[in-house]
Amino acid sequence: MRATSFRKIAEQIMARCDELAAITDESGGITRTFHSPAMQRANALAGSWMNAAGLEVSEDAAFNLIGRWPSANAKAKTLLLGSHLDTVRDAGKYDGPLGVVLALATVEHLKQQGIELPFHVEIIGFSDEEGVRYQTAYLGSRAIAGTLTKKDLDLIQEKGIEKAKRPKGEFFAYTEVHIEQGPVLQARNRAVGLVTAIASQSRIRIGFKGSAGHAGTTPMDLRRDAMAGAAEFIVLVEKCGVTATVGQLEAIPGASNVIPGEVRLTLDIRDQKDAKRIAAIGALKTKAEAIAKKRGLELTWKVMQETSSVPCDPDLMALLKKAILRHEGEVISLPSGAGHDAAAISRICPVAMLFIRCKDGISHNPAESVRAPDVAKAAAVLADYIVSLK
Ligand code: HGY
Ligand code: MN
Ligand code: MN
Repeated sequence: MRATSFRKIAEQIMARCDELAAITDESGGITRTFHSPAMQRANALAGSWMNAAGLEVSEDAAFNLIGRWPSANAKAKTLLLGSHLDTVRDAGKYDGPLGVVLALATVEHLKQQGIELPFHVEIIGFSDEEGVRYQTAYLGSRAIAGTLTKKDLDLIQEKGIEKAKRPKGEFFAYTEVHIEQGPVLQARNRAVGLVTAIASQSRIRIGFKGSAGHAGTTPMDLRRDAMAGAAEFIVLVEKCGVTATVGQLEAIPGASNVIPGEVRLTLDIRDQKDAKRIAAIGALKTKAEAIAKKRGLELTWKVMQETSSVPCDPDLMALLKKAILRHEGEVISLPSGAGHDAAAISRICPVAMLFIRCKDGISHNPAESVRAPDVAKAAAVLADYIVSLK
């Protein structure tokens, strides 16, 4: 299908991303976390769009929003499309929601064209890709995949989310459209790109415990300063050889004239190669132990989540590549440094992802932006890809 016929659809997609962006738990920015009041309102709004498109709308036990376009063949398998509706704190408009709204608009277009598919289609708005609330990501997609652990279930207040598990074999493919969140497509002047793999990642909670003290009377050489220990560690994180980030840091008790008795921080570590990530974590843990010992601090190190790197399915990639080539002179293939629900869903079916160029690669930032013509092209590619699955 010609990308120009998707121009109008792209405007609707952008407008809907704006509407969702107005739904937030924290005023002054976009923040929607797992099963928060804002997430419930976002599900209601996106669910009304799915309804208007003639889909069967439901919400599963893990608060994933689902819009189903059943095939005439009841025994058919299901194609899963979509992305996540939750966000990071003070997020951009497009990381997640664009993939849900674009999949819906594309399927609605196919329905209006009278296309009949020999498989069911489900569009999903996952409930917790970012993992901001409980610092363990993919609660919605891992519930569907049936891979939640007792540790996950004990961690969260909401009970019964594991009931969202779907039978293995029900989905024959999952395909997600997502902003690139990086600079490659802009640098290569391409609107869309083919994702080859999703990076592995670990999320770790670290604590340094010393003793709180008077900032004015405690001599510098008699301190057990948790902040100084954490700072020494964070400088090493930056040089650990893989993609590593300390995104949160809390000083306790948190007063300017008190030597912090305790510092809690988060460590996000990623690499396309599992072995490299695991080795970097081991090396950092050893260094953290040495710092704690030298400074008389107590170290706590809690792995909250680990996701191995996930290759995208070669057969689905070949079909997606063909669809891209109908709209782009060349296909840029690239790995994803960001995590995605596709990583969790890959445990129950083959996955593929299509990236959309985003301005300067900015993401997890209110300045996140995409262009309507690129969105139109991505929707045209997705439409051709879906039809090619027949
Ligand atoms: O953190 C990530 O990679 C993703 O945005 N959840
Ligand atoms: Mn995302
Ligand atoms: Mn994100």
